[in-house]
Amino acid sequence: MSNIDFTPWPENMSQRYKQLGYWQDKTLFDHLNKVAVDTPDAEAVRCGDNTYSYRNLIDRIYQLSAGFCKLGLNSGDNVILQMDNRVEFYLCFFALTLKGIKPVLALPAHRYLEVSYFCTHVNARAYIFSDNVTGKTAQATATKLLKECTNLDFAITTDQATHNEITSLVDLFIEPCSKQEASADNVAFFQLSGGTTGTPKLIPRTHNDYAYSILGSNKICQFDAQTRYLCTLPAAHNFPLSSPGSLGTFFSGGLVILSSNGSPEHNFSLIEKHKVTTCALVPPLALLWMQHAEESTKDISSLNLIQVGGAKFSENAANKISDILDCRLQQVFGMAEGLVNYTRLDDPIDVITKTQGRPISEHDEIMIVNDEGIPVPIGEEGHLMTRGPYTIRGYYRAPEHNQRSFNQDGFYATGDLVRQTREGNIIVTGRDKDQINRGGEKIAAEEVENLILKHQGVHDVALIAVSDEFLGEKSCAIIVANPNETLKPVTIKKFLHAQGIADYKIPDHIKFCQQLPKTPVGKINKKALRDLYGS
Ligand code: OOB
Repeated sequence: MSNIDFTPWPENMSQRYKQLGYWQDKTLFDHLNKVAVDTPDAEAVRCGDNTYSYRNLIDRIYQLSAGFCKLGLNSGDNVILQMDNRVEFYLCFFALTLKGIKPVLALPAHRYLEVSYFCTHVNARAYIFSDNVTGKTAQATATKLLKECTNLDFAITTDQATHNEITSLVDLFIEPCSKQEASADNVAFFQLSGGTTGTPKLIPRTHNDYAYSILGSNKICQFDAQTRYLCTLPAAHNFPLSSPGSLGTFFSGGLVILSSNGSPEHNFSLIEKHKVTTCALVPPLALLWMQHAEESTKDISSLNLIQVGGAKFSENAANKISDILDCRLQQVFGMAEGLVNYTRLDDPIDVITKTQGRPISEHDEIMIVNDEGIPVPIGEEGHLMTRGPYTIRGYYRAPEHNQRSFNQDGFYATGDLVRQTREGNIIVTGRDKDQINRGGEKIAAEEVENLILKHQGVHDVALIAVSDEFLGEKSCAIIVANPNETLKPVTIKKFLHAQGIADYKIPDHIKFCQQLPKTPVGKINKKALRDLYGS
C-alpha cells in the first residue's frame, strides 16, 4: 500500500506497542479462532431462531472465505460490506479480513450516493449487501452500482439473487481450501468517519490496533464467557463492534444476540428471552428505553450493564437510568478513528454520571489545547488531541485533510471540546468541528450543503445544529434562495432524497433568509446562525 492509503505508526512506536504486548501479531480471525479451539460448542451468536456455536462460525467463515476466493477476490482487494444486523455480517467480516480482503463497513442507512462514493474511492471490487438495507430496491441499486462503478466486478446479496448480475451469498459457502493470508500489521478493514468535509473519510484499522482496543475494552468492561451482549445498534459501527461490542464478546467466549432494531418493546423481549447481560445504546434510545421500562412487564433483570455513548448523555438521564433499568451505567466516549474512553464499573457514581470516562490504555496520549495549540491548565476547556496504540495516523487517501487533522507529532485533532478532571476523566463540553451529532448519527455539514447547493434555486446555504430534547441535536438548513425563486422545504428535501443520500442527513428543518452572516474573513458565521436559529 502506498502511504496515502495507510499512514503507519512510526517504527519506534510500533516496536514499543509490540514489546508491551499490546500488538500481539494476531489477526482478528486468530482471536476468534482461539476461542473456537478452546470452546467449540459454546454458543457464539443468536439471530432470530438460529443459533451458531463457535465451531459453526469458524466452519462457515472458512467456507465463505474459499467462496470469495473462487469468485475471484484476492488479498489486497477492497470491498463494500453493507448489512443489517445478521450473522452474515460477522461471517463476511471474518471471511474477508482473514484473506486480507478489506471491507468498508458501510452503515445500513447509507444510500446510493454514499455507497457509490465508497466504491469509487477505494476501487471496490465487490458490493456485499443484504436486501433489507434498502428494501425492495436493493438489488436494483446493486445492479446500477455494477454499471456505474468501473472497478466493481461483483454484487453479492445475502438474499435470493433476482438479477442475473448478482450473486447469492449462499452459493459462496463451498469446500474450504485455503489458509489465512492476512498479516496483523496490515489494514484489516475501513471504518467510516463521522466526517466534517464534503466527502466521507475512511479510517484504515489494522488487525493489531483493533484487536488491542477490543481486548483492552474487555478488561475494563469485564466481558467474559458469561457475557450475553445484545447488539441493537448497527453492528458495523465502532461502538457495538468493538467497545467491547460483539467482537469483544466473541473474543471472551460470550454470546451475541442480534437485534434488528432499537425499539424498547422488541429489545425488552429479547433481553427477557435470552437473559441478556449487556447492551450499548445511544442517548435517544436510552431515553426511550427508560420511558418504556416504567410500563413494561418484561423481566429485564438479567441486564447488569448498560453502556451509553456516541453523543453526550445528559447528567439528568445518567442519574436516573441505573434505578429505572436496575443495572449499572457506563458512559462511553469513543471515535471510529481510535480513542475510546470509558467510565470504569467501580467508579464513584459522580464520575459515572458526570464524566465520559478515561482512555482504555496508559499509552493513549491525551492533549487538551487552546486555539493556538498550547496545552491548557488542567480543568480548563480545550480541543482534544490524541495519539496512541489504536488511534490512526491518517485517513485513507486524504492527504490534504490529513494535514489539518493530524499535527506533526501524529496527534489526531478529534474536533471535540473537552475538559479533564484531576482524576483524569474527560468531560465533553462541545465541539469545534462542523458536524451535527443527531443522537449519535454524525452529519458532516459541508457534505449536505454541497448537495443542497446543486439545486438551481439555491444561492447559498449553511447547515447547523439546533438543540432537540430527544435527539440532543437536529439539523437545520438555512437557505438563501436565488432572486425570484420561491422554494419550499419539501422541494429541498425531495431534491436531496432523489440524490440518494441517507435519510438521517436530510435536514430536519429548513429555513430561508435573505443573507447569511459572515465572519470578518468572509466565511459563513455559523456561531451567529446558531445563536439566531439554534434553540
Ligand atoms: C462513536 O464514534 P463516531 O466515530 O461515530 O463518532 C465520534 C464522535 C466523537 O468525536 C464525539 O464528537 C462524539 O462522536 N461522541 C460523544 C460521545 N461519544 C462519541 N460525544 C459526547 N459524549 C459521548 N459519550 O460515536 C463511538 C465510537 C466508539 C465508542 C463509542 C462511540
